[in-house]
Amino acid sequence: MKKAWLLAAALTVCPVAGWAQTNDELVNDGRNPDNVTTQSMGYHRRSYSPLEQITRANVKRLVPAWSASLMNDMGELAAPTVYDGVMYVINGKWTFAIDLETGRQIWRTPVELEPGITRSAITRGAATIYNGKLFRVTIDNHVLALDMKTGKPVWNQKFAEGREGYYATSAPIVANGVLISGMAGGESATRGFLDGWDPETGRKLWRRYTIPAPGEPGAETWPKDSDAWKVGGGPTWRSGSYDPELDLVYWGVGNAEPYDPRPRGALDSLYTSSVIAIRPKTGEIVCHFQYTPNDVYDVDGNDEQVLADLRVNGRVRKTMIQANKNGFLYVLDRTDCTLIAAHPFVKVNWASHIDLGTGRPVLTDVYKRFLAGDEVEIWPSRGTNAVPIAFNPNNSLIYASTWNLPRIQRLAQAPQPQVPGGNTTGVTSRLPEVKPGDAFGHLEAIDPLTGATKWTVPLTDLPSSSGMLVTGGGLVFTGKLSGELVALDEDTGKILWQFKTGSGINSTAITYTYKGRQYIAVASGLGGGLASRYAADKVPTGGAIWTFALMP
Ligand SMILES: [Ca+2]
Repeated sequence: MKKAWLLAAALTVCPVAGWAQTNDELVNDGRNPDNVTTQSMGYHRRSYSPLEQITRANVKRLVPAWSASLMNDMGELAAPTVYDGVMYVINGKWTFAIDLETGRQIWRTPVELEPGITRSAITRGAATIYNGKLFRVTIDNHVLALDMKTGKPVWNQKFAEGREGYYATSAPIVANGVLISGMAGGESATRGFLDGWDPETGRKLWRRYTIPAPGEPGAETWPKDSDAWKVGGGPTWRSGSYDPELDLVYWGVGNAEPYDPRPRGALDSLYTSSVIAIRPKTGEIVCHFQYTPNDVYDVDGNDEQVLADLRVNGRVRKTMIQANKNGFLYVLDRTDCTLIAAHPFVKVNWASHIDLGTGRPVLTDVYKRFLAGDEVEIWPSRGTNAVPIAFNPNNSLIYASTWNLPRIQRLAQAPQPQVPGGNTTGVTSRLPEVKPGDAFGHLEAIDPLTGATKWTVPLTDLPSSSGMLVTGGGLVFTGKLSGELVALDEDTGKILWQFKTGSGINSTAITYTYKGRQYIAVASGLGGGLASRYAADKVPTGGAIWTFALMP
């Protein structure tokens, strides 16, 4: 029975011979190290590569191969994609195809926004490729396809209205032949969703709202006799991961709107601050897990699910791991979304622990004081700042760049009317004061099942908004807001190498081979709201791609 089921699952990802960027190539990202076809080095989002030419012993010989300007001052938050000798790079203003050997531009296509769009145009994730097309979103709520050979538009679909509070920053993914895209706007009175598209034509196949309508499963977690569900938040502003065998896409869902719980009846507000597992063909929700019921802290649930098979009490289980913005590192069973482990990976004061029986956080008095109108200092403001963690399957450790700062917030005086599109979080907040020498955060290696920290490196100049990459060469690559790409010893956290790029690093490095030689590539360019607030007056802007290889 199980075999038949597995065979059926395998057939659903059967490649179509001769096509470029087939399902098969996406499923097998990492097997051919000349290509990096998905964000985070694979559908499993591990940000791990077995490549081992660049090692702890020789990383001192890592030197730039080429750098290319990205003509952008708004920040480089996306990782490059590599296919067949071409690097594809996206930012808020442009899409580029760059020759992998020389760094020379092959084509570039401007992002054409609707008139009157004033929001700073960042874009996260990576260029999404499939079957000869490159897919991306634009800040003004369009999802579009470009021809990978020429950069010429193939199709373009608008999916939401900016005046209703929606915008778009995250990379779509292609899973089982369906292009799936998300939205942003959890700070406004919006209702979150994912859309499924036919990648060939741009025809919309389905929409899955992250807030159930009355009568749908989960509607009982919204107040009756209220339209709160119509503007209940649940944005999908990061990207998903995909298990081709289970045929499930895992996508993190953001905060409830408003943060003030009163208009929501202080109920759980499904599926906000949750992960949902969906069928890519239909958008059907197969299971879910809510990290933070009744999220009043804007801790979201959007961070990527890292798919890993971990030995739990002697049995290998299909798990998904998330370093949640709420400060807990979760391990869930990805076949049914049930909780296996949850440990704090930063200072946490809003909950004492996660109840393993119910999966719910056990709240401290911070919540009561907040509801009473006190200004409260909530730890953490975010466990990580919206950047990928890495997972090494050889030692089952997680590598994360964490934040060590509180969120200081209080209720606004009276609940505001929930006008669709209105900016109505219902709270006021301010940044904490930081003294010289305080640790803004840490680079860390953590056991996801026990929460034990193997090593930790404090960041005392600026917090980090760069993701992590771990390699078979025993190295962890990450970036600093001050601009350095650094390589750490995977065993000790010791910094073995660094190179100062032209601006701050807010993205995640990738690694690949070209003509048998291993390269590291990273986008540099300060941007993104919180990173800019901490570093804008200290770090110059200006986007560029940098690639590195060992000196021959
Ligand atoms: Ca949020």
